[in-house]
Amino acid sequence: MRRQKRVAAIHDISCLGRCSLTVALPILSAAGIETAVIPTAVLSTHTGGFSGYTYRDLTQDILPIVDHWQGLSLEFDGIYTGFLGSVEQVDIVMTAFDRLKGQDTLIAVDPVMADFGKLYPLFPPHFPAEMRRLCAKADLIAPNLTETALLLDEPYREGPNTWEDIHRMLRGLRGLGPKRVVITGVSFDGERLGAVSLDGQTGQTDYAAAKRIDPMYHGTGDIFASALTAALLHGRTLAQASEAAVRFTVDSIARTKAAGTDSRFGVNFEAGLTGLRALIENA
Ligand code: PXL
Repeated sequence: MRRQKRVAAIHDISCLGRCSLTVALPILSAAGIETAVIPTAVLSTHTGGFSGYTYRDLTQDILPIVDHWQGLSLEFDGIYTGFLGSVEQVDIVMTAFDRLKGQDTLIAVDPVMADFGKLYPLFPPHFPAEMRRLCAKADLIAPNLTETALLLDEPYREGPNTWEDIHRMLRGLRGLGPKRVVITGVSFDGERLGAVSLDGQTGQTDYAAAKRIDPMYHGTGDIFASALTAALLHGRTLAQASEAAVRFTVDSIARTKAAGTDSRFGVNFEAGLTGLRALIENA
């Protein structure tokens, strides 16, 4: 039997609110991938819409975890990073890449730092420049439109988007170093919303989208990026992986909308987990 795929997921634990590790771990596991985790910080909730949350920075714990793993002769098929707990973690995570990656390890960086035109208040103004350095080390990046603007050091513009602009952004992000680029939250008509992708190896551009559902629910970027990473580790093309990840995310949003849940508590992706493997294989 072929060895089970293994990924290291490096994100915070927001104890409540369904984002970062509390979605990455179940999604990757349901996709059949062994998932080791490195928590970057522990918060009582995520920072999107809650006040008074606790915050424990785990910057000092990351490399000791990596060092311990290094002694265990493990192979990682993927390293997948998201929300980092401090600016210093950028260099630390780059060191983790160097220590843990093998020849064929997929390095997936979701440059979680901003939304709705604004950098998260937790991060200093030079954080995007640091995140740009991390993206340069990645095989795949999956920013939203706000993160794209920050990475390209240009002003954020409200959608709908034009293909001309999106092509320019995809090329700009590719120019930072990653072979594959996905931009989320893209709409060309205001009615459909989805992800554009550029596979630098084949030159193929794709748009995976579905009917837009409001309001914007928390954690959907993390759900998308986790499903995308899982599908790529299963050998799907970037276009197929984006299709599967959009479907999985949108179905989760639709269930949550029907239930009338407060958007801060994230979306019901749990009900889709049993079908995730088939969704990935048939995309
Ligand atoms: O979903 C992205 C995310 C992850 N982790 C924390 C966050 C956010 C977005 O606000 O606050 C702690």
